[in-house]
Amino acid sequence: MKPAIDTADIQAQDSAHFLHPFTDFKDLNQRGARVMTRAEDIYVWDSEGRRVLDAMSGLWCVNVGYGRKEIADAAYQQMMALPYYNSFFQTTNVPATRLAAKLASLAPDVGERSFKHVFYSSSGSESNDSNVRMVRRYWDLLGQPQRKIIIGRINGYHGSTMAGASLGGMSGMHAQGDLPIPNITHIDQPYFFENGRPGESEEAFGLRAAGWLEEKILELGADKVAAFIAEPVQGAGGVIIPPSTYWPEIQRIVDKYGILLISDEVICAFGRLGHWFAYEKFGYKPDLVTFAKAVTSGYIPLGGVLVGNRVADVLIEKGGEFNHGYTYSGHPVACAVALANLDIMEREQLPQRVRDDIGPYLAKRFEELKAHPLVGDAQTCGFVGGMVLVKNKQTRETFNPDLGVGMVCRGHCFGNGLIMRAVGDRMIIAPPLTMTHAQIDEMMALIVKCLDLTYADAQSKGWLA
Ligand code: PXG
Repeated sequence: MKPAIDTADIQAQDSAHFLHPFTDFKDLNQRGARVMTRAEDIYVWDSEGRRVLDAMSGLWCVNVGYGRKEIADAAYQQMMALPYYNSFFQTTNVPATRLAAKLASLAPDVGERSFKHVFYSSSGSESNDSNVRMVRRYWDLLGQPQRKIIIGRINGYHGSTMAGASLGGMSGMHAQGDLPIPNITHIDQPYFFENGRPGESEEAFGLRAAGWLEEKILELGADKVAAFIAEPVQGAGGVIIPPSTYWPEIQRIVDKYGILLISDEVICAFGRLGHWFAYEKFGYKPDLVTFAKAVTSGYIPLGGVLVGNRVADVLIEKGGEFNHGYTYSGHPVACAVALANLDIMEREQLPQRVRDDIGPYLAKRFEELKAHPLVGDAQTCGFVGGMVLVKNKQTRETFNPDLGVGMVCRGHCFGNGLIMRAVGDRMIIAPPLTMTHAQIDEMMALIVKCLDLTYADAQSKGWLA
């Protein structure tokens, strides 16, 4: 049944009034935006009544799937009881307090480092701004104000505010914003397919890539470096999964120089990699953990930072006001929604499900993609997956980026009822953690169909020659 929505009318208003994020406005105005109107389980419907399998969980966030009534009920009840009150001026509210305690209980202890405290924001970007403020405050309180530099990674993503975009290593974002802001610098990413040397093992590459951090620290002077920030698995950069040797070596280096470690888990936490928090999967010990997105499964904006006791103890014991916070820090409705969402994840054991059941099944099905003539490499980690489209499988030769092969593939996905993202010529997925095996099969059949169509296009256009 076609919903009673006038698509052309919405598109005209959209073009006239709505400037979309990360969008070429002129181009979108010429095409008209696709209008999404409802969603259920793992599917989204547009205003023309077309059903799409959402293999991106919205934007890496709808981990419990769409249409969860108990989350909506939690929001309704909280809105009727206390829709808003601030957390400034020595005031708190029940959901924000309960959620902080809940997150502390879910975050695994890592030796002497444990997570007992939460600082709230409304997004991943804001949370990383808070990280910059907190890291600098920490070193100031310890009498080392010269420790200002934060090291991020090229092709890392940490948000779109001035600090978030600076911590990230997206050259296009830096170019438009006169970024990075001072005292933020970058090392290269652990992307074996692109940066590995011929004959080098993945393990050896992982050590070499982590070594870039030590080189950078020595170049800058260790006493000037405040922190290193990284995603456990790079998401927006194209699902870049580091070699097994990478994180242990990073840990060794940050420990050696006493540098704070920030694990940006905006994508990777809350079951995405088969654990509540991804540092547990890779076995490292961060001091600060950024979260957002799936803490509410995207039903309402909420973000924050888990503050480990190394930092929290200093901030608390040294005293003095921390001059930073947001109107919506600890928003009662957002926190009530998060509690209802985490209840679902716990009851349905979604992290375990990813680790023991659907994660391994997705990995097995993804392995089959390696036989496709267009796929140079395909990997999963928990419930994210990425593959690279190549011109020549044998030589690993990639396509000329100007051809936009990834966008061609994305176009076929859209046309065939599948949402899969293209990052350059990497095709990536991050589906809801509720998927059944049958739904994984349904998704894989669509992926193969769209790869076949893209391959046929590449053949007919002579791009494979
Ligand atoms: N850190 C990480 C690791 C992220 O993935 C942010 C911070 C910023 O979060 P907010 O809530 O401020 O957007 C993100 C967000 C993409 C895409 O194209 C990814 C994100 C956002 C927008 C687009 O894959 N991740």
